[in-house]
Amino acid sequence: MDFTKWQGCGNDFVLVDCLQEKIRDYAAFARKVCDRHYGVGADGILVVLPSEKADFCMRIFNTDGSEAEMCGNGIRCFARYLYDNGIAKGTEFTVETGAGILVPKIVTEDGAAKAVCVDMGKPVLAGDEIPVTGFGKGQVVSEPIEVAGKTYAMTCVSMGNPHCVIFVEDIAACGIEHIGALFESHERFPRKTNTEFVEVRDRKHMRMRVWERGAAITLACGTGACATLVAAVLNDKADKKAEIELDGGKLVIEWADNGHIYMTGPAEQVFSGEIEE
Ligand code: ZDR
Repeated sequence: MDFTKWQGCGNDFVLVDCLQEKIRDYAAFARKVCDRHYGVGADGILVVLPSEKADFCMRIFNTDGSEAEMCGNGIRCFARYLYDNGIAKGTEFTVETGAGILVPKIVTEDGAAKAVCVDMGKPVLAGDEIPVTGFGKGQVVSEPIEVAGKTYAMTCVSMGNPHCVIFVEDIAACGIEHIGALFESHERFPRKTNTEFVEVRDRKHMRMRVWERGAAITLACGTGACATLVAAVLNDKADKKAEIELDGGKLVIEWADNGHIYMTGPAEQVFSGEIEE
C-alpha cells in the first residue's frame, strides 16, 4: 500500500489515504509501521477516510495501537496532504475527528502552503468529561496529584483527548523520562492521559515537553500545546495568545473570544513509500 511520511514540529506520522487503500487491522498496522527499527518509524498513523458529516474523516492510532480521539500536529499534516494533492477543494475544509468536526485552514504564500491554522473547537474543562476522577463536573485547576512520592499541581483539559498540565520551575530538571509514564497510567485518569511539563518564560512564551499517552516522549504535541495555553490562562500565567516552544518547533495558540482554540504551525511531507500490511 502507498503511504506518505509527515512531520509537524518533529511529531511524525505515517499517513495512509484510505479513500484509495484499505487497512484490515489498524492497531496491528500502527504497531508495525511506527516501530523505528522494524518498521517505517513514527509517533502514530493518520488515516484518511470518507465522512458522512464532514468533507473528510481522520482517525489516529498511537505507536502502541491505541486509538486517540484527536491529534493536533496530525491534523495539520492531514490537511496539507489533502491540499497539496488537490483532494480538498480550496484552502479550508471540515474534518470529522473524535473531538468533533474541526476546520483546518491552509495558510498560503504565492499559492504554496506555508502553515496550517486549525480551529480546534472549545476546550473541555469538566473533570468527568476530560476524564479525571474526583471532580464531578467541576474544573481541575491547580489540584494536587501525588506521583512517585511527590505532590504536583495539575490542571486538566481535554482537547478531545485528555491532558494533564504541570507547571515547573525548571523543565530540564522535571524528570519527565521517569515520571511521564506514572502520570499516564495514574488512577485519576480512567482513559489514561497525555502530560505536559511547562515552564512559563513570560505571558506570551512558554516552553513545553510532553509525555504522550500511547507513545511516550515525543518532540511535540499539538493538542498538548492547546491544553497548555488553556491551563496557563486558567492559572493566570499567560495571555490568551502565546507561542509555545516544543522540542521540535514552535506553535502559536490562541483562545479566541468565541471560546475556540486556534493552533497555527508547520506540517511537512518527508517522503513517500510503499509497504505491505
Ligand atoms: C499529542 C498529539 N501528538 C497531538 O499532536 O495532539 C496527539 C497524539 C495522540 C495522543 N498520544 C493521545 O491522545 O493518545
